[in-house]
Amino acid sequence: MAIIQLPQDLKFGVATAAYQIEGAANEDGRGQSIWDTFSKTPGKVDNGDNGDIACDSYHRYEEDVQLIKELGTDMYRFSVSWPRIFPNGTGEVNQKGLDYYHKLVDALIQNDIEPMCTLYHWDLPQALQDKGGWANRDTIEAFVQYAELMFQEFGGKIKKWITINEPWCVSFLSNYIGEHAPGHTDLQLAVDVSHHLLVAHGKAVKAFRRLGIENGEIGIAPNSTWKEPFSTEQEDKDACQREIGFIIDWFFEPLFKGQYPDYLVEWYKQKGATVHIAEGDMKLIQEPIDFVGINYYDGSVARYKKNSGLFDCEMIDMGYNRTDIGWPIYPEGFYKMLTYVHNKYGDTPIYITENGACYNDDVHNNEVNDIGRINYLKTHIAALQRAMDSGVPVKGYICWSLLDNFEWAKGYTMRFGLVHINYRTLERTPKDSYYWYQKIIQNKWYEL
Ligand code: JSK
Repeated sequence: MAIIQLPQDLKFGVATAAYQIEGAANEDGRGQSIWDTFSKTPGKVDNGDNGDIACDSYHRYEEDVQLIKELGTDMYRFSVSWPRIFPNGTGEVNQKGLDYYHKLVDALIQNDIEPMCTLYHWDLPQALQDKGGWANRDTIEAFVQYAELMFQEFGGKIKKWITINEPWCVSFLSNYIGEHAPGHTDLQLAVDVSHHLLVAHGKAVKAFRRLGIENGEIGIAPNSTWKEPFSTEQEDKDACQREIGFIIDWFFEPLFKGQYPDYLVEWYKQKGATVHIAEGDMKLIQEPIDFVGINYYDGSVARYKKNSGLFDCEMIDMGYNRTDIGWPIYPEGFYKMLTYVHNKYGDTPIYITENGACYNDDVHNNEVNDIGRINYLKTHIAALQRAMDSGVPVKGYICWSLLDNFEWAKGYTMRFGLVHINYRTLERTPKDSYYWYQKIIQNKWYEL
């Protein structure tokens, strides 16, 4: 029996995102986002689900803040719905949108929960998409205006800010693979979007510095993964490095070294896509940040697969268990990814901005026995401890998610919450994992 002892000053949190929990899609002047459009396009989201009601957190935020309070986390990571603030993407500000986030943030602060605010968690105003979305450089300016307004309005209350959540998903998953909104399948579009997201991030950071938010900290939250070569064959090693490169280095290298990885620029070029870099872009992207958020869910053993197009790294089933969404459970990859990032990109403080598991356990006698999720958290936090003992500067760990919610293309069929949602009654039921997390936050140790 191993005991995991966690640092006393490690911060704990739980996360959500606006479109996934708020509902109230047509209330108080909210504009439409690309996820309203996408989820109402037949065939795009499982079961035809959409975020019109979701967890109704827009009306039930007080109850949700009490759930966080009871859980005992230091932080709550939430996101702001851009189209609640700017219904048309730019121009007129919707005061009722600002009012909602003031009420939420005030409730958090009154309960001693530190707010961590994500500005862009995928719900682009549809009005901006109509003009090309993130592929249009004007969207960079629109984002910076939105960010500045939020910094000015909330800078006194919110100290921790994240510009963009999972830029790989926003660019490649949404514009090349086509699985998320806006659902395009064009590599050049995806590459352009990835670059514009990074420039928008850098410009927002610059604005943040100019406004001089007291004790404010700002970062970004890229995806991560880990691919362990199946064999020592060079082509397996190269394929794994390339896959890690697509997800991690394509974003980290510009952020921390001011350039895109050469071998990936070349790779995309071979597939017909070039990066369009305007003068000054790389300097903006490199604007120093206070922390980097990292989201980690899964990884695997993998190998080269011939003639398989852009992504030529195939996962090998080694018989490891998977979560209910089908993602392989690979805590070792969490450790490897963290040491990789630390060795390559230096000592910028890290927050694990998302880690968690999908298990679709239901309520029985007012209880949800989600032992799979508890085991996932146990093994991943143990891997995190191993990374911290290896010198990786992790300041906090934020679990995805507080609530079961709208899991994008999977709709409501996939549950990541520490708290169960009955989507008919909207009743909240804390799961066994909620009580487990509550205990380790309090004790700072647990038995594996
Ligand atoms: C969960 C990643 C933000 C928060 C959570 C989905 C995701 C994903 C989902 C990749 C993906 C689908 C992989 C297909 C095959 C090609 C949310 N995180 N979440 N994080 N990531 N491989 N190529 N590299 O709900 O809102 O598709 O890729």
